[in-house]
Amino acid sequence: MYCAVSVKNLSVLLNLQPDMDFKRYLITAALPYANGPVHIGHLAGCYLPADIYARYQRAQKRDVKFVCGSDEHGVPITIRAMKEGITPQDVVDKYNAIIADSFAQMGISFDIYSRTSSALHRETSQAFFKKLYDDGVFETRESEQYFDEEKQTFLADRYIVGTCPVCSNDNAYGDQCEKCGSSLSPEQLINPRSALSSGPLVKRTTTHWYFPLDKYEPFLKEWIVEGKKDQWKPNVYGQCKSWIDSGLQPRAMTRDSNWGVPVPVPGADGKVLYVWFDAPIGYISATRELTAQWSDYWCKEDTKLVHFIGKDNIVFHCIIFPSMLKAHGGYVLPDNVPANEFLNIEGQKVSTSRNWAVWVDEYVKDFPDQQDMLRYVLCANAPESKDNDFTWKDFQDRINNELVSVFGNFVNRAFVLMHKLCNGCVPALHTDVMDAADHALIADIKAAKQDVENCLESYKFRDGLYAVVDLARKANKYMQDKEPWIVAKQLAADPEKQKLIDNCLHLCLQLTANLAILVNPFLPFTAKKMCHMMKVVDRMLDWENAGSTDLLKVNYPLRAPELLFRKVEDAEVAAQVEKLHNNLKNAAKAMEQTTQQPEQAAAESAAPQYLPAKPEITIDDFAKIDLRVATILHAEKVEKADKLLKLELDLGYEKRTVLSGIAMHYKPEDIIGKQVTVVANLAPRKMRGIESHGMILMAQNMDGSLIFVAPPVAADNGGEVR
Ligand code: B3M
Ligand code: ZN
Repeated sequence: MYCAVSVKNLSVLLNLQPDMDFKRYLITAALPYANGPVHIGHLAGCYLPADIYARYQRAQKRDVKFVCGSDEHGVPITIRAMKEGITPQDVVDKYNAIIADSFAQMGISFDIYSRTSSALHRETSQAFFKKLYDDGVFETRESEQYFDEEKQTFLADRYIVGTCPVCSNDNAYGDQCEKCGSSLSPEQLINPRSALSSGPLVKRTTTHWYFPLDKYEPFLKEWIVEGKKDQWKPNVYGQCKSWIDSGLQPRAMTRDSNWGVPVPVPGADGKVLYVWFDAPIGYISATRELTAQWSDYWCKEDTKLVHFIGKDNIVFHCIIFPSMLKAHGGYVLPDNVPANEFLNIEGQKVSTSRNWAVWVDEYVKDFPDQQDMLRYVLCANAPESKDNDFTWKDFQDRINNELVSVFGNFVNRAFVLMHKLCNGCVPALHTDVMDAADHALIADIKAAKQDVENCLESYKFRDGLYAVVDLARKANKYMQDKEPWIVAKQLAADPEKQKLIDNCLHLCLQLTANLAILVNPFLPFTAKKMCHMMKVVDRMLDWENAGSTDLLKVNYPLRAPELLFRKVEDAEVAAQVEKLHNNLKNAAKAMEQTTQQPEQAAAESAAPQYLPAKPEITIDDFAKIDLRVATILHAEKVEKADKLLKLELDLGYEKRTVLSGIAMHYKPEDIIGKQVTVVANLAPRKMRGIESHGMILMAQNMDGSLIFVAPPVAADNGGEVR
């Protein structure tokens, strides 16, 4: 259906030597704990970049295996079981299904999504442990651990509760206080007790198997500190180096628990493998489950192993797991570990306990068939080198201003004009009338391929996506300059001008085919729609076809354009922001209730529900806010918006329109002449077609009523509030 031309591999000419030496690609994405759904921070942190990389490598026709699965062991699972009052098995069954579905919906193209509760994983991880044990790698050590006499069990830090020394919360955990966020150790808790029973808490001696990380320091120094300096991302390399420099200690690889992979050696009753020992072996088990040739991917030196993870997993993937692989022998080591930083939501850190998160399963329900919108924003705003912030406003802006106005608009215009001016078929390219702009566009197409490729080979997914959008931007400009719709009006006088129209649309359509190839790793649903419009088979999306301007045959009839992207409405943004805040409030209420004894809860149910404290800011953060005194000159209701009042404010140096959500609390006529405090430098926002420039401050009472924050006596309009 298309004329594939083989484009010489430019990277050879550029001496980039990307991956000529690798025969296989083994791509892993962190195994999410099956203790809750996945949120968009997870996607942005590792699953989306891993998927983009895997899709790109497959388009390059390389031998790729992309593996993942649920991490179903460890304290996170048993804690969730306790909270929900179900068994750990119920927990992992429930969340494994939700997580796997979210990934599938978002087009995360794993070759396998496995589970660490599988029999094959148990066998694989036990054999791994046994080999190290037989080789005498482990040291055994005794230590004192908290023990619950009633339940006859050792307690993980999470299972010890007590009073937080920082905020006096009576239900802080032995590793963290969820109320104030402090990280703790069981020793710091005041009046520690067991979370499992009311039995007394004692300390008992227990024996565990320790992996001597200290002995692997020389290996890690050579392999990472010297070997990966210019290869790994600075955030990853830096974290590893500081770990290694600060000296490594032996680490226990077993735990006292009845949930996990049993330790397969004598004298280990009631002990399981430490979850961070078995989980990374999960990558191996998943590959075994996927293919009988699994050992080619794990044991042959010409495999490129790449671990995609979030920054909190760096030490496990770069230091501990490689040392385990080294100790075992016979396995390849990761070539790269392109870990991302964190994605915050609307200015606050994601918190699952406070329910401050955008959940993927909810996104796909709220935005049906719009997976690529989210993929786009999460990639364009990916926390590749520092923590980034996701806001719904930014989501809307990026979709409306980049995806819809630039990419979608170009493709749509090319198709509409082709149907109008070229009979619905790909027009010919008349070389005799080509001009400099045509040649420049062809050069842009070739350059874009190389740009995107270089970015993807070096894990710069944001830049890669920008390069794709940039090609669409250039294409829009080209079309705007060529104005085929104006040229069409001159045809009656000069029929030869059809050639100019043909050339413009020929190149725009070939460029559209290129956009489909280049965008495919990032936005696969969109690429598929584009193939449908162009009536080409998926094979056209092979990477080698990018850069060509000979992909669509002349005279080939194309379909009518489809809407690739839709705009995001203001109301959708408002609804999502409101949902976030409601979730937060509900979680805070639920937390108060579960952390209180029933009688106490009843007695205190009338007590005020304070919102949790926000993260600390610096004085410089605060100084950015321009607070001013203003007077309300005029107020009126906004049509079809129950909550909004439109206010005209006098700020002394200027007059402003500000929309405020106080209509349920104040009548317009009652507030004219009142003084208020305005956030004067808040970016203007359109609501209900009215631009609101600034925000007035209101204090909220526990019953929800609102009171103006204003100078107690008349002050000068425009005066600063500090
Ligand atoms: N389950 C931690 C996490 O979800 C852990 C990753 C395992 S990767 C082998 O962040
Ligand atoms: Zn606390």
